[in-house]
Amino acid sequence: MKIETIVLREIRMPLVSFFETSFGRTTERRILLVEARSEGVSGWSEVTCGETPFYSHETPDTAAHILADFAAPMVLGKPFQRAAELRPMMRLIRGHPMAKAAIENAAWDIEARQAGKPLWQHLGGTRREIPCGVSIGIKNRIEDLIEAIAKELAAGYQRIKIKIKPGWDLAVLEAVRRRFPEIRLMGDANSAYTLDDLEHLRQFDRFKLMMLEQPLWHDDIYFHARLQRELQTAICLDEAIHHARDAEMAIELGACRIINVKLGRVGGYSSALEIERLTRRKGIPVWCGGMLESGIGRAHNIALSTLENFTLPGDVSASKRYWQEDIIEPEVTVTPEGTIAAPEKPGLGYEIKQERIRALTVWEKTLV
Ligand code: OSB
Ligand code: MG
Repeated sequence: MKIETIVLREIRMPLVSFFETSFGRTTERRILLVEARSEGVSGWSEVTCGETPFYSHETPDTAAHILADFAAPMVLGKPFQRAAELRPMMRLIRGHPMAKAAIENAAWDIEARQAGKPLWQHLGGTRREIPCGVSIGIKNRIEDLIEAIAKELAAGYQRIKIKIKPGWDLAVLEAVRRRFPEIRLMGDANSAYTLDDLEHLRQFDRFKLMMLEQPLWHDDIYFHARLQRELQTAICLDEAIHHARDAEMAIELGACRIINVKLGRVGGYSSALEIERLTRRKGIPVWCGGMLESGIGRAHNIALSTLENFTLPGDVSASKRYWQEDIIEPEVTVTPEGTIAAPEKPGLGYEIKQERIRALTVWEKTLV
């Protein structure tokens, strides 16, 4: 197979409600879509970076630059057998995993479409239905958060994650636990604490959280191991894990008991598959994280979540929590049991709403 053309499109999509983390508030997404074409078949993906370099260094503009000027020239017109070979073809590019992932993931979509199989089956997924959780951002008031949690529980979601930061943590968790004593609950700090907060973080143990996600520095593994030794609550790493070696180091050091796998952050499917195999072997459960994706990124997250070791509910939830109207059809919906059914159709398994994408596009660039 060869990729003959890559089309980059930036779309703008307002979120139905703002999403706030310890590093800031998002109200409108800028999403870079990648369409890769091979022998009349299009594969689709999205670059999962944020608008700002606050979660990771990548932004839509850095990704467009890396894709157009470096990654696309490394793969366009070059023959390969399997989509997984694209990762080594782009290895000279240091960092920029989300940009590279978009190319590799689009190729996996092409490959699955050519095989006439749903992508999740092509990846070796075993789960026909994936367990779903929600990630709920920081709100203006605790009452707003309680109301949001009640709504998501009523919709069936199997676990609730709340975003925390200094000043939006103990009192909030106290209030949430008072109202919902038994739910599966976790907190995500997005690196808002340091080891100086040890005594403070110790107090989280009384809330019986499923896990505490990335409490310390985004680029740290070692000091998370020190923290994990001091806490009863399981630590889950997100920002710090970029590939299987990071996962292996984190496990060997005891820096976490759970790992959040994001397709973009780890550089695409071949890396995510490696992490899945490694963690399965080591007995460390994983789940699929979210990056406020459009339906295209969401469909990829669903496919990834069907792999065996994705045993915990992920941040993969219904389209309508994010968008007035999604760019895929049907939209992603969640069952009353809090699951998403893996699609039956080939490739991503959803129709791409090309007209809708056209209407949302702010610029488009064709690379050959
Ligand atoms: O840390 O998991 C995170 C969104 C943007 C950046 C980082 C994170 C998140 C989420 C949202 O938690 C997950 C989602 O609903 O897509
Ligand atoms: Mg996170």
